[in-house]
Formats: sequence, structure tokens, C-alpha cells
Amino acid sequence: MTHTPLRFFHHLLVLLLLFTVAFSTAALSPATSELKEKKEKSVTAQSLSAQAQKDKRMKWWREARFGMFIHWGLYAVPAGEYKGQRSTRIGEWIMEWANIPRAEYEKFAPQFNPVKFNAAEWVRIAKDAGMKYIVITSKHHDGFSIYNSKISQYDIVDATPYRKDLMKALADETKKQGLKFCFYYSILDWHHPSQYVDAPGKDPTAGNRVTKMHPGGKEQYVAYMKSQLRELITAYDPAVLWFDGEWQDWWTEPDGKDLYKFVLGLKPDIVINNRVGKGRQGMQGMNKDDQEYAGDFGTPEQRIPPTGLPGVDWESCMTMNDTWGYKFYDDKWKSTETLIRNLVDIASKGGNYLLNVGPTAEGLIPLASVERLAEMGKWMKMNGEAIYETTASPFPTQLAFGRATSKAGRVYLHVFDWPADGKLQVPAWGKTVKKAYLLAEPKTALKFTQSGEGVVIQTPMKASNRIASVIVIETA
Ligand code: H79
Repeated sequence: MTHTPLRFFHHLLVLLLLFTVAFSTAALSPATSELKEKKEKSVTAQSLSAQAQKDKRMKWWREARFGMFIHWGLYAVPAGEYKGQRSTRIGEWIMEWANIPRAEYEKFAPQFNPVKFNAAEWVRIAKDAGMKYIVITSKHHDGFSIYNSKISQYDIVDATPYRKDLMKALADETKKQGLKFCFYYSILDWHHPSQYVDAPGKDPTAGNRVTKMHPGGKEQYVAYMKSQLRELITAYDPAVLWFDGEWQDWWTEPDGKDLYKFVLGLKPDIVINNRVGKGRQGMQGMNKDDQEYAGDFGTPEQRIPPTGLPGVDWESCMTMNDTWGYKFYDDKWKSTETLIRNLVDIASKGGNYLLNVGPTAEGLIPLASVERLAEMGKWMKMNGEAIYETTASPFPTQLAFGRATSKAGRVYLHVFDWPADGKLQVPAWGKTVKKAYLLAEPKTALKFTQSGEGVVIQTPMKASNRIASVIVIETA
């Protein structure tokens, strides 16, 4: 008892000492410490607002989860066959694998006459599938502009018998039906005079995985790209610019950052993929982590990452058969089951699914694609709630029976393998379950038991859907 006042004085002394030290430091260099504080504050404010700005730009894209990729260009004319030669390679690369010189490839233009093109029909196919955006090739590696380019004669209006700007019709129709309209644009260009091929056995004007730049060609070509991008943004107002072909030696990360800034300068709320610069690691598509790279989202191609990455935006682009551009003999169609499960798998990892169609030179989306998209649409109509506006699975490991997505207060279990014993074993994830029911039958509550190990849900004998049945879990 007697030492209490002593302790009090001791505390007072320590406080006094601290105060004196703090005061004298401040008094010694008030300007420096104030400046330092100001600087720290402004840096935080800046990075916060940059993040907030990105969140705002990306909002619709993050909620959309499912989009249509359209690869359409002159390569739809040979449709995978040149002078009797076929290949297992992708259709839009025929100028490369069939070693076709520019002057020969140009001859496809007078044969490109998509009289059966119907913008409303294309958009309806995408919309009915449950897709929220469309990304179409404005110019692929072959250099042909499938829109009205005033600065190129090698475009749909000047070089084909069709003569009309169908891209305007498609852009307008896409927006009219409530989807976002977006452009793909290739940095690699097999037709532009700035670039040439230097590879054994290759025509110098054919396509190639890589091109070389003529001296002084790059400035001219970058100016050309910027003019085209200005055309694309001012005339069609795309929501995304999806670059590709960036792996050329002559294209650098500073070039990417410059182009990224240029495009954002033209449209401040546009979204741009990571292939604008040199960040992506091959087909895996996510960025290297040695520095900050240009671009808003990663682009895995023909693959789904093994796990999601918190705070990282990405989109897997995939084909429905084995080609992007139309090939009349490619019949390696994926099943509807695979396509739906891919969509679920991707959503469960926090990504978007950009699923491709390759229309014919007449302007038709192949029937096999249309059929599969309609079937996906049926599933989405019933289960879209478990895909749109969701975030990744809350479970630390992948579920044995399928996948999961989540929203505030809800977890969606996408059951691929329906339990034969009527018991769905769900591992614990730190939340208490209030209610469980099939999304297809929201009025019938499913019984469940809860323990530290997790939840066991009693399921009906039959799955509600043979591809993926969704069980909603409401949490406390
Ligand atoms: O437009 C479609 C294809 O034509 C195009 N991207 C999709 C969306 C495509 N370009 N190239 N490829 C597909 C395959 C090329 C792969 C490689 Fe590479 C280019 C291997 C080496 C260079 C990119 C960079 C992948 C790894 C490094």
C-alpha cells in the first residue's frame, strides 16, 4: 500500500521526460518533421485515391464474371485451309503457319462479304448465354481492321465488298441490349510496313511469332497504333481495350506504360488488360512480381489458374473448340458440362471467363457454339445469382465435391459430384450457418448439423442439376 504514491510520481516523471524529448525534437526541427508528415499524408492519400479510382473503373468488370470473345477477320475466309493445306494450329494464325505473303493474304479481303451478319442476333446469343460483355478483334496480328479505319485502306469499308461499318452496328446493338462493348487490338502487326519477318524458310512479308522493326519504323508504327486507338475509342466508345501480341523484342514495358496512359487519357474509365505491357508470364498470364507493370488485369490464356490471388484481377480467355478464328474442320468442341464447370471454377477463384466464338466469313456464329451457349444460358438463368457479383470461395482448400463462390452473408456451393449418401460434407470456414437450401428450390430448407469440423447438409436424393447444383448457405 505504501508504495502506490511513489509509483504515481514515477509515472509522472516518465511522462514529463517523454514530453520534454518530444517537444525538444519538434522544437529542434519543426519544418523538417512537418514536411515529412505532410509528404507521408499526401502519399497515402494519393495511393488510396488511385486504388479507389481503379475500384470504381473495375466495378462492372468484377461483377460481370462472364463475357464473349469474338475473333473475326480475313482469316475466316480460308477458314483453316490454304492451297489444300490444313493444320492443327489456330485459324487466325494461318498467315504464319501457311507462310502467306502479304500480297497473297490481301486477296482474302475481296472474298470477305458477311452478308449474313446480324448484330442483334449476335448480341442476343451472348446475352441469352448470360454474358455481360463482348470483346471483339478490331485488328488481329494479320493487321486487317475490321472496323471503319480512316487511316488505313486495309479495312472492312475500303477493302471488302461489304463496304459497311458493321462494327458500329455491333457496338450500338451491344449497348442497346445492356452489355458492355469492348475491343481486342494486336500490337504485333504482320501487314504494317514497319515490320518484317526474318526467319529461315519464311517469306519476309508473311506472318511470324515475332517480327523485326525497320529502322525508324517503330515511331511511325506507334503513331499509327495511337491513331487507330483514337478512332476506336472516339467512334465506338469501348469499355475495355484488350491488347495482345506484346511479346515482340521491339515492344518494351515503358512503351506499354506510355500506351496505357494514352488510352486512359482518351477514356478515363476504360479497363485495359496486362498485355499492353510486358508484365505477363507466358500463357499463365499473370504478372511477374519484380516491378509494377502496366495493365488492370491478368490474362491466362487457354488455362485456369490453380488458385485465385487475393486483390488480383484476372480473366481466363478460352476457346470452345481448338481455334479462335473460324476453321471449318475443327470439331473438337468442349461439352456444355466442361464450359459451365469452367465458368464456376473461374468464378470460385475470383476471375472472369472470356469465352470465344469464331464467326464465319458470311457472318454466322457456328451452330455448335450457339447450341452450347444456349445451354449455358439455361444454367445461368437459374444459377446466375451464384456467379454474378460474387467473390472467390471462402474455403482455404478446394472442395472435394465442387466449388464455392460468395457474397456478403452467403456462400454458394456448386456441387459437381452429388453425394450418393445424401450427406454433403462442408469443411469449416469460420462462419455459423443459419440456413441452407437449393437455389432451384429456395422455399425448401435443407437440414444440417454443425460442428467445429464443419457442416453436414442433408441433400435430396437427386441433384437439381446434372452439371452443377447450387446450394445456398446463409451465414450469421
Ligand atoms: O488472339 C488469340 C491468339 O491468336 C493469340 N491470343 C489469343 C487471345 C495468341 N497469340 N499467340 N498465341 C496465341 C500463342 C503464342 C504463344 C507464344 Fe508466347 C508467344 C509463345 C511464345 C511467344 C506469349 C509470350 C506466351 C508465351 C510468351
